[in-house]
Amino acid sequence: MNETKKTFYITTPIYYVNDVPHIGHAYTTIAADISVRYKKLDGYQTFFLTGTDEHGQKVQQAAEKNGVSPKEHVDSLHKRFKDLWVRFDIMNDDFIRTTEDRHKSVVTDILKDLFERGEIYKDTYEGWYCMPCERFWTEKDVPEKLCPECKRSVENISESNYFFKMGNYQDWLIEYIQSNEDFIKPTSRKNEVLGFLKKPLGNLCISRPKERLPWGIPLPFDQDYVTYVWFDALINYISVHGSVNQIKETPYWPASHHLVGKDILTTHAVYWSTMLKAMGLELPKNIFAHGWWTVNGQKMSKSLRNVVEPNLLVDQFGSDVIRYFLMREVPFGQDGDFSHKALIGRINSDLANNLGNLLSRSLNMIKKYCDGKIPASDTTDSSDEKLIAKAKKVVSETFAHLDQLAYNKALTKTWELLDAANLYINDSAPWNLAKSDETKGRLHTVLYNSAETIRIAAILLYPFMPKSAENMLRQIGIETPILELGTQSLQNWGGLEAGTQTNPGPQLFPRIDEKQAAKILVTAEAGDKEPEKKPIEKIESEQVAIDDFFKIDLRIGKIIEAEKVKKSKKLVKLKVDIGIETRQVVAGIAASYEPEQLIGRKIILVANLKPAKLMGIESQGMVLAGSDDDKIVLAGFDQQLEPGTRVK
Ligand code: ME8
Repeated sequence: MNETKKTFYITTPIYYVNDVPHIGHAYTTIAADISVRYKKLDGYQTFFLTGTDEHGQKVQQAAEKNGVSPKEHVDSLHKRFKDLWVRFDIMNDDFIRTTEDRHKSVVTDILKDLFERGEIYKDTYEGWYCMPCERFWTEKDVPEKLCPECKRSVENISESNYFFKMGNYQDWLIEYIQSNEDFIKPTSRKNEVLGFLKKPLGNLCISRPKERLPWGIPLPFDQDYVTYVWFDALINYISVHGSVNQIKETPYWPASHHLVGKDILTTHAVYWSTMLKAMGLELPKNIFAHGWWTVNGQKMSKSLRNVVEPNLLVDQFGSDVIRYFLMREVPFGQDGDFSHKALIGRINSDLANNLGNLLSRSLNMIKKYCDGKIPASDTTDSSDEKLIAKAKKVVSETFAHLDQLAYNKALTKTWELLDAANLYINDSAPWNLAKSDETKGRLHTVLYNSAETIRIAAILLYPFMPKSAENMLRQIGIETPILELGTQSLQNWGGLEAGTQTNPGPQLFPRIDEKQAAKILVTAEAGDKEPEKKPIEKIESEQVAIDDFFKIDLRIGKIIEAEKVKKSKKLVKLKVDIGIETRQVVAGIAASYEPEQLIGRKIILVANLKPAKLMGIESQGMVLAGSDDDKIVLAGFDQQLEPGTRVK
């Protein structure tokens, strides 16, 4: 994928805001981050975009379930993605949300333009519709009346809607894909898209009636409809740069890569390409479809309770280690399996034994034999030349692999260099060279070359493990930030200056011993298992007469403020609007809810309970919630009701 101009624009999919971020999401975002760091290192002007997809039926339903408005729901949930990217040291330039005005206005302008130019028309559609996926299917797609995507029942509906004339572009698209070798990668995925395009390509329904689904961008030419969520979402890649005219001016279009999971390749390769063509814009240079992660051989799913929580992995192993593992374990483009066992294996063999060992033993010997200063290289023999030639080759091959997004091959190359350096030290045996004054020259050369290899390896590893790479350089005495050094610092052997004071630190990647490993595996497995069914409590409480029950005044309240009660793990202090007044309520729900999640949420409040003090704070009511030993779940409604409404 040759870049002619020195600009680079990479995107991830915008993630559904409802989902809890998992390693699948982290995978795409880390891959994009690696590419962008590599391009920055190589002097490119870069732009890296990620964000959240915030419209559509699922968002609306989830908000209703939580008793909040869709806007409140997305405003609170999108932060989980934003926060995770900070934890993974992601250097995105922007984070787009499809509910932002800057995005909605571009979508609106595009729809208007396409409608005025006859690319969008109204028609009545009769056919099969999957409500959860918000997708129409033809009779042939649903022989058993089940959605081919989610396997849930489809409904037969007849509805007037707006359509984009996607089918008109079928022949053009086939020709484009065939003549642009790098457009869809990997090649196997390109062939799948071409296979899909062998069937006649229909037109794309781009609207949903507002009465059925109000949570979307209104069509500018018919206010009874909102925009289909995919037509809205795909436009994020350009709306971040402004209007269609502005995108023509930016140095970032066409994008260098859209990274997507294999499940959303068709929407990108077919819907997005034809939309761009109709808009008169160039297509992205490349759409790369990566594979899917399973966990211990099983599909990740909430019901199997095996969704790998990336925050926990970062807490336990650090972000660099997880970045490394995800990229090293599986070729980008293929499916992969996550297990803690494989992760521990990689930490011990690749990071502790190989990389960590090269660093610590080189620094130890420089300290012991050269007062901690990088020695000057003396005479050069064939073993040195072999190492130097290996380093040169590894640098150019690593760059070639990174250009192809072959992240795991790039890492394999760096490890070839680390292996070569470890072998070189073993064969040269500096500990023997140190025994005699006559071999001091050789000793210095070997130690210089080892440290220089560390310098090169650290810069090559920077895109993958930015913190560890900077740390490695600091330990060998280089303080300049790696991005300032750039790829030009890898052009010649000898960049490390003799006389530099080294600065050895603690072990970069400590080994995980058997005892620790066993503990990690037991905890991880417990997390993956189905919870045991607990016996349900018998109803033994005294019966109450209806009149007594009606003495309890239950009201709908809306949480307007929430903060944790200091020194308490269980309590949250809430301000609750109950229509007629605001109450201060202390609720024992902190174990299951973060204060930010609570704001805007509707709850049921026992409004005539005698005020009581909890940890010195007055509580004017009680919030209703269900609870077992593991979690507390707030009671709510499946439709909106105003604060103050009585619950009977
Ligand atoms: O599809 N392994 O969002 P999304 C690897 N909003 N990748 C996985 C994965 C797994 N187990 N599970 C999901 C959407 N992904 C749309 C995108 S773009 C204009 C709109 C990947 O949150 C999945 O393949 O469902 C996809 O690329 C990405 O996560 C976002 O999925």
